[in-house]
Amino acid sequence: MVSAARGSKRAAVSAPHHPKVHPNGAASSATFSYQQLREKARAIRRDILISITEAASGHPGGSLSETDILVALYYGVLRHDPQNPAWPDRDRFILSKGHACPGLYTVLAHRGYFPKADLSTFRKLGSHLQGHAKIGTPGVEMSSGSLGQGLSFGIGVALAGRLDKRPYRTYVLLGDGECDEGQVWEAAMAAAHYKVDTLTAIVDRNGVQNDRHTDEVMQLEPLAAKWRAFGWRVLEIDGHSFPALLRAYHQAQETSGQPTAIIARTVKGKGVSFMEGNPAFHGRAPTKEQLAQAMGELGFSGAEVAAAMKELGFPEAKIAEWTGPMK
Ligand SMILES: Cc1ncc(C[n+]2csc(CCOP(=O)(O)OP(=O)(O)O)c2C)c(N)n1
Repeated sequence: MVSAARGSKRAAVSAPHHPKVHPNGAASSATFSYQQLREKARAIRRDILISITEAASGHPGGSLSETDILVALYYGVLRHDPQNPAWPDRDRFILSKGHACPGLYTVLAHRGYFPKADLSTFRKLGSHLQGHAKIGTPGVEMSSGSLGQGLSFGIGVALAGRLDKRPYRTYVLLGDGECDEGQVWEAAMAAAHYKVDTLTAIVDRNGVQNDRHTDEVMQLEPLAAKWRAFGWRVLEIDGHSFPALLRAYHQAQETSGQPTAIIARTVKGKGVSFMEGNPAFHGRAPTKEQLAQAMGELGFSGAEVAAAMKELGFPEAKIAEWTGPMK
């Protein structure tokens, strides 16, 4: 016997609203070429690092590993309106690993949810861009930072959409270290039980958590088999490949009767040699000298960084001080 909440109501709601090709997904991925998405991601990595350097604290590693996951979503998949962040039918994105908010803030600013200049206020008193994501910042759906809670919250959001007959989908980004939390697995069990097929979990499988590699702290493998055993459709992909990311998101949209987990294999600190796979840069800001090296490795000249810093609202003196030594 299938209850109304789990069965026919959901099917009646989801079928007409989730056509084979997601309306905005198709339009957006046609609008932005893979090359344009790569360029966007490069600029977003630059601005993440500038804002963390200015704050002299923050989480660069997990922000750089999630960048492509977020760029693919915000530029190629989500039905959203940055001018109207409270639009009731918007797709929801929930950053469960709330410490990696510099990645989210920078994507939101580039997408037009708030001025890019706000990024230079990251972690400062009075700024709406605090060290962990919080409700009140346009585009932020959940206050997060205490790991393990976002998937449960996402189920609630998705079930509310089912009850309200809203067409939106819900995406939750989890860290792999975060998957050590028992609440993640309670939520995984509940989402499959309630057949929440409008819910997609993405695991940023970068292999590093706070100060050590994930599998030293807690053996997660076989991670895909675990999600499958909990009743999820599982897609394992390269989390830095835009074709793979967009394909996986679209496959999730076409899945009915079960939620989808995308295990995105990524590199913590992606794009910056001394941060890649390095637990030391989980929660430490680069120095000005390290920023200069990182900008070079991302392919930015001093003049390009200066232009970006100007857009981010930095005063001329600081721009000159920081970019002077850059090539
Ligand atoms: C409940 C809880 N316990 C501990 C922490 C401290 N903490 C912050 S980040 C982190 C590691 C997270 O690792 P992961 O989920 O893999 O994130 P990523 O590597 O993607 O940054 C920990 C343990 C926390 N924020 N919440």
